[in-house]
Amino acid sequence: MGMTLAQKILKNHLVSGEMVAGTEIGIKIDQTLTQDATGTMAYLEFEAMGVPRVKTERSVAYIDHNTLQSGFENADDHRFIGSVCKKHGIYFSRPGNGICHQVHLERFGIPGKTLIGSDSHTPTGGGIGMIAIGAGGMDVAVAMGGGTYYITCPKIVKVELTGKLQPWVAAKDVILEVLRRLSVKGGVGKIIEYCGEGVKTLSVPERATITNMGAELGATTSIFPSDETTRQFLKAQGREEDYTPLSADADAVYDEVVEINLSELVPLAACPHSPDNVKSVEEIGKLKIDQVCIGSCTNSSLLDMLKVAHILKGKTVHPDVSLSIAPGSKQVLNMLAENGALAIMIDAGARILESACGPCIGMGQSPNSGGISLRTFNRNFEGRSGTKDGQIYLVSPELAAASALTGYLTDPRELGDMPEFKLPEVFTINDNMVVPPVAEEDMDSVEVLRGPNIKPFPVSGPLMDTIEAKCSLKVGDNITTDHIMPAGAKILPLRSNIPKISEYCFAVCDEKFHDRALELGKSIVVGGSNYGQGSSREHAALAPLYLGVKAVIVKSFARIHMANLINAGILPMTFVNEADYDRIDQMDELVIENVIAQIQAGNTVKVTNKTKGFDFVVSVDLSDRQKEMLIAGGLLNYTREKNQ
Ligand code: MIC
Ligand code: SF4
Repeated sequence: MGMTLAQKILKNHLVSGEMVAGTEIGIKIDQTLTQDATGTMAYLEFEAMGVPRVKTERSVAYIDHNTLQSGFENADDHRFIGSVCKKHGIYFSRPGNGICHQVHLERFGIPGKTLIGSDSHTPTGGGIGMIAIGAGGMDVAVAMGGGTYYITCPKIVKVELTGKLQPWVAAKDVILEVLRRLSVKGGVGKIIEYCGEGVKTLSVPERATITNMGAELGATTSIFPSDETTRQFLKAQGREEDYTPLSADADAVYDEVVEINLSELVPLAACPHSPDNVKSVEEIGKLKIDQVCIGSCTNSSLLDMLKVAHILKGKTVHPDVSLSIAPGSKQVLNMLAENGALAIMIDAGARILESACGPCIGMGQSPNSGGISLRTFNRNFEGRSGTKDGQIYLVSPELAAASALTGYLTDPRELGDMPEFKLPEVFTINDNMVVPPVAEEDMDSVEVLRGPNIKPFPVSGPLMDTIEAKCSLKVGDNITTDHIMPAGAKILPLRSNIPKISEYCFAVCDEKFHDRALELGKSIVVGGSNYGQGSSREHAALAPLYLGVKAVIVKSFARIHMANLINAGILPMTFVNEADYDRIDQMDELVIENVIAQIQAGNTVKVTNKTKGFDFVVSVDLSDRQKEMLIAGGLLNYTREKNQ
């Protein structure tokens, strides 16, 4: 039986388990990436493991999230990360060099390799034929130390692309269409593999837009074949030697098939407050807008920026609209400056931001109260922009630029003829903002620089045999990590200080949660389905851990967050009978007796609601390795025990 491309790469890297969907497999990781908002923790964890030099083929640390530096905290983190990298064998992409996923695609991604990154949009690398997966910082630390990375062997969904995009319809519209059909839960436990005749009509940056936002499907990752287009991209990046042709076997068998005729797609937008709330521009109608933000790891490539410049040329941004543009990397910004596109943008009135995440993670450019903002980003969760009642629509750069000129949501097809936008034959290459590590024999000469905001991370104790705790919080469906541990300009600088950042834990849902949890000492959180969707931030597990959360009982989990809970030593449990969710209220007293024996004996656990006087059953559907890890009190304790 033939194999899919994802299966081939996974099989090549298989260290443990068998390629059976739904069972746990361990894979060897060739490359890792971190960014600064998750990086400090990841490197503190790496240090705690005591491995002197990374064992991967390439590990890169990017500084792109916390670049506002409104206090000393960010700069201290950057210095810490830079010095750890120098010592332990990691390449350090300095602030200003660009967004991790964009730069990694340009300069480091290699078809057929495995990459894990402490950022949920790591699947961007799937645009170049990698198996690229978002993970918690601790998993990345383990992989840097040469450890195996474990995932549930995913089902493979084939997205068969036919036809060709119409002028002004974009790669963003392809992924919005996939989201419209599959929803933010539709990809859980799956890899989305793009195939078919339509693939060759898409450039590598367009493919990367699609795989990037596959994260919003909850998918393990997404992948495109590596073909002639990939070769040309790598050649233009001066890396043709990294090219290998890769594709699925003709007789590969897929678990699901989705067919998309690119010729039939129209400009789309994800409406507030979910990436799968997708409507056509026509359906939404003539919406007056206040703000347009172009950039983020989804849509900040040179090609995107050239299209935007073309649309803005000789025009002026509408007087009621603020337009900001953040090119994705130093390479992109440099080339825009060289070819005059940057001058066109400035001339039209765009506010040029540095090559970083910026507004995408609420670092500036929060819209006005109730403001309507069109963004080329990938997430529009409530409050993420920094304005609680901001109305964020996710759109393509073409649609964003056209609308910035008219002041209302505008179908870019109204722009008329579209010229052919081509990637350059040669990109401007200058890796002078990537600092290589020192040679291994010199590592002792490098001092690791720590700032006062960098506090040790909390470590769980071994699993308690009886958990008797109150439900400190009950939340609904689709709770994102932006609810659990919000980001933004005020909170993001605290990423290296768990005691401090935990003051904001769940603040979006309930401002009193922090104090209540601390007062209770230990507690249990109850939630609905797709709990923990969104980012990879392990702070969404570490802050609850610090606040005494022992278990989380929900209808279903998002993949990365569930792994982060296990790594932190917090029990993730799901209702066997979802109706039991309705029978629990906040502050109910829940008791789980003989937890260790119960999880060792099987995959279900009995919980007693002492307040309401009934028992219910929850599922703890974990591998033996995960159970051992929970019993030991999380990944670090488990690794230490194993190494003894
Ligand atoms: C995001 O887009 O939510 C982030 C900020 O990039 C996160 C990582 C983080 O919280 O630091 C992600 O996607 O994993
Ligand atoms: Fe940065 Fe936004 Fe991409 Fe996250 S989604 S990595 S915040 S640009």
